[in-house]
Amino acid sequence: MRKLLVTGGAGFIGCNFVHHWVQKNPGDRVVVLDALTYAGNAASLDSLRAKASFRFVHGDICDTDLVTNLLDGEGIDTLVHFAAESHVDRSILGPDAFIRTNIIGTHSLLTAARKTWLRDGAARPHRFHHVSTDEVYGSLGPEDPAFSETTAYAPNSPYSASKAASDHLVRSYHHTYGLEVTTSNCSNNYGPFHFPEKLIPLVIVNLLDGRAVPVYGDGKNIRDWLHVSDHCAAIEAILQRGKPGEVYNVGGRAESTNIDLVRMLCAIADAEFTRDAALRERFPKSPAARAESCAKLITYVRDRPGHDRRYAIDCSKIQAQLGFVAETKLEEGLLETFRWFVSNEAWWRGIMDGSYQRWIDAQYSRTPSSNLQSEPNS
Ligand code: NAD
Ligand code: TDX
Repeated sequence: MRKLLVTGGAGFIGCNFVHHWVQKNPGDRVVVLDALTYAGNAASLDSLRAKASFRFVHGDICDTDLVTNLLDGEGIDTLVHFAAESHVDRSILGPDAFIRTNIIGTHSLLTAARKTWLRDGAARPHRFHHVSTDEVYGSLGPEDPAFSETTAYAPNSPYSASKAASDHLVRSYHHTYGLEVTTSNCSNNYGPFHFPEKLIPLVIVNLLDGRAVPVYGDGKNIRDWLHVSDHCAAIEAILQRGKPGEVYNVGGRAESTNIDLVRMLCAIADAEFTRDAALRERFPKSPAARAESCAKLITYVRDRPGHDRRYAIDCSKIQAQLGFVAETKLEEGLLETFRWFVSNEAWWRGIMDGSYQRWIDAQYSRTPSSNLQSEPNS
């Protein structure tokens, strides 16, 4: 039986992981530590509240004493670290929070882990798993090979630079102190509980409410999409069979340009509204409610500064060594995700509060209206 501390377990990937783990390992103790920033939502864990083996702690990973007390008091043997500032656009407008949480916060966890698990030189069985991103590797050209675990780091945004720094700290605690760490560098996730500041959930809620769907630049930037359930399964494989000190890249082998992805979501919305009269009643502002194509909402806007052109993950190591392969096909995963948002309207309406609206206004009003257009600049 394991005793897990999951940081950031009220966020998008963290809460999916907690649900996944509890379902697969019902006898394990799971403690979630989350600061409930704008992206953290305790409601995502509501269905677990009644379980005696589950505990939610509202707190900050930068609070080393709190983390040390949890590791000690709960007898934690496995720390899975998701907590982060995670949105690239927010890191461009306000990098300070990214330095604090992603770098200082990760170091705080490492300090607590070292203090607890390596005390007196007598190592208790333990594992520190660090969840990181493909963005640390920088940007690929159209013909470049995908990122492997040996690709040199070249982060381009304050977000990816802060994640790169955290990766290096985790690595150093293994090499210097013998802390048993693993790291996964994952491509873009999507699925249930995705905060609607990121592309896919933002597009879905805007399609439903008939708002403009903002596509940065020429829409030809490429991301490698992975359903969050596959990411959770990959982390499980690493915790169970991964080797301390190793890094594993995780990807979906599902590259898409942003504009193709957005068009796929528009086509899904069109088909779902055609099929289901209840949707036409519930979301009357969507063009699809009037039998018009949602593609009319696509609006090209000013590009993200320093926008990485292409990410792609070579996931052959985790496949060969741990037997992990992503199972969800992109088209199926997008349809399932669209349906999840339709069925969980209360969840996303609940988090699109004042602070969310202020973010949307700040981010998208920076785009001069003359830059809003139906075709990209050539
Ligand atoms: P998210 O923003 O949805 O969730 C982050 C969570 O961390 C939130 O619940 C937030 O409240 C919490 N948090 C933030 N600061 C905290 C602090 N100081 N103390 C405690 N909790 C804090 O992010 P996500 O998309 O779920 O990403 C989770 C992790 O996965 C991050 O480390 C991110 O870098 C990494 N990652 C994300 C993706 C992706 O596509 N979303 C891809 C690869 C890697
Ligand atoms: O309104 C938008 N319009 C748009 O064209 C938004 C929000 C995004 N985009 C573009 C930018 C990217 O090319 O879509 C692509 C995806 O954007 P995001 O959803 O913001 O994700 P990305 O910047 O690629 O980063 C994500 O994947 C890697 C996560 O947010 C990170 O946490 C993770 O590390």
